[in-house]
Formats: sequence, structure tokens, C-alpha cells
Amino acid sequence: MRQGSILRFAAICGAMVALALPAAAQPAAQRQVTQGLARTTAENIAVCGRPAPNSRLSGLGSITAQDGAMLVVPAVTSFATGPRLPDLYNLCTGVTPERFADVDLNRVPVVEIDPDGEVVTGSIIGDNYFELWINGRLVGVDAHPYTPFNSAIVRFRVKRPYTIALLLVDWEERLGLGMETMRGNDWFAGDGGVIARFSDGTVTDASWRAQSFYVAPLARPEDVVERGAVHDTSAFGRTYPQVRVPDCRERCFAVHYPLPADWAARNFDDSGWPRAAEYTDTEVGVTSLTGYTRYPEAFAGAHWIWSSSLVFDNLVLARRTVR
Ligand SMILES: [Ca+2]
Ligand SMILES: [Ca+2]
Repeated sequence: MRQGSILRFAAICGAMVALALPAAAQPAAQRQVTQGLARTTAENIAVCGRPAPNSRLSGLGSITAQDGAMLVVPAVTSFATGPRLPDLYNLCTGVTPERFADVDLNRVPVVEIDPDGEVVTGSIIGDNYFELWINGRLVGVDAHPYTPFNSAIVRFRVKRPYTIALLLVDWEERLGLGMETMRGNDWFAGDGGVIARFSDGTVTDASWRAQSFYVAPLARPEDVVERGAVHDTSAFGRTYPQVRVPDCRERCFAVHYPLPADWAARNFDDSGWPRAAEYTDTEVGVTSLTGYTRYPEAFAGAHWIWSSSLVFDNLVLARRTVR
């Protein structure tokens, strides 16, 4: 073909490709790659006020990606500035009611989203940390980021439809690498999970959307495959005990994706995100977690959810619009 014909042919092909893409298609995610440990910028952002078993320091780090960007690990959070949600169960504050019926809801302030809305009460556990946003407004942050494990109560007044958005972090001790010390192993890859139940019938389940934004530890950045919208590491397993963690230790890589600026907004289009994956109590490892098992009615009907890998995905955003 002559050059003009080739150009016209290319333009027509381009238009056909554009037409073939679904309306929800979004540009390919821009990944950022880091290798090795971050520089510790905060040893511990959350002091546990009482001696508690399984206490870990909630540290923060800074690491430079291969594109020159400075990244905060495990995540930029609002923990220091956001309102802390009231405790359902928290060994660090000594709030450990024997029964869910013992919880005095009158001590839980109602956050006003819509003055003419209904009051919704929710119970939430983040393994390890969550922030709750409603219609783009930060309603509250997890009172204790890492461990010991805690659970929270929230109340807000809202009108349907409304959008719940959660920022979720599987915290880490080997900052930048998604690993921690476990049973003598300093390079253990921890796993995440979140569960929530709200009094209007909304529960965490596969109807939510969940996307990952920080994936580690990786032997090679190419071990994350962008398969459609999924940041896929399933070739290495998704949960314990099947998961195969690489033995690269401090030489491991991490893949990060920038968070959309408006990810918590009500009108953010999350249709390009994968559906959340449901995980069992056994997979999440919560069968002896008192802040969960002591209050079955607080989480009845809800499922633990996360993105496609409970182990490798360390920063996850999840959303659900309640109609
Ligand atoms: Ca927590
Ligand atoms: Ca992890």
C-alpha cells in the first residue's frame, strides 16, 4: 500500500480497536518497581498502651522506585490525622467485652454523612489495618495498625445510594518487602484480609471490588502479570499453605501502582477493578482471633475478602456501592 493508504488503514484499525474495547476499559496500570529494604522513617506509629501478646511495631519506610519516585511503605495512611474508630475489641486499650450484647452503642458517635439519612452501625476487622471512607469522606481509621489484632465499631448516618471505600494494609516488619518475623523466620510473607458487617445488611463479599497497589515479595518484577485488571501472582499460590514465597530475602522486588486520586469518591468508576476474592477463616488464619471469634453476631453473613492474592498483595483498595 502507498503511504497515504497505509496511514488511513492504520487509522481505521486504531478506530476498530478502540471500538472493540469495553466502555469500562482503563489505560494500562503504570507499575513502579522497587528492590530491597526501605529506609525506616518511623519505628512505630502506634504504641500499644498495655502489654499484649503478638505485639509488632507499626513502622513506616521510604524507598526510591526505579523511576525515581519516592514511595512510602507499606502505605501512605491517615492514621496520624484521621479519627480513630471506637473499639469493639482492643487489647491495647483494654476494651474486651465478653459479649457483643455488652457493647454500649451509645458511646459510639454517629458520623453525619447525610443529615436526613438512616443510622448504619458496622463492625470491621482489618488484617492488619483499614481506613473507612463513605462517599469520599474519611469516617475513621483502624485504632491499631499492626498487631495485636483488634476490631472496630462504626456508626454513620447516610442515604442510599452510598459508597463504602476501604484502604487496606497488610502491615510488615521488613519495610518495602512485605515480610515479617514469624516463628523464627525473619523473611515470612504475611497475609491480609478484611471483614465487615453493617446493620443495613451490607457485608463484605464477592460483590465488592478490590484492587492491589503494592505486591511483594517478588523474585522478579515480571512475576506480577497484568492479566486484564488483575495484578496476578497466582502462579505462586494465593493463600497458605499452598503459597510459594521466593527466598530472595533483602534482594526481593516489589511492584507498586499509583493510587487513583479520587479512589474513595462516590462517583469513582471502579468497574475496571476485579471483583473481591472471598477467603475462609482458615485461609486468613483467624480461627483463634478473639476480637473476631468472640462476636459471631457482629460478622454474621460476612466473608473475609481481599484482592486476588491474600499473601502477595499488601496494599488493597476495596469498594462497594449500597443501593
Ligand atoms: Ca488493626
Ligand atoms: Ca503480605
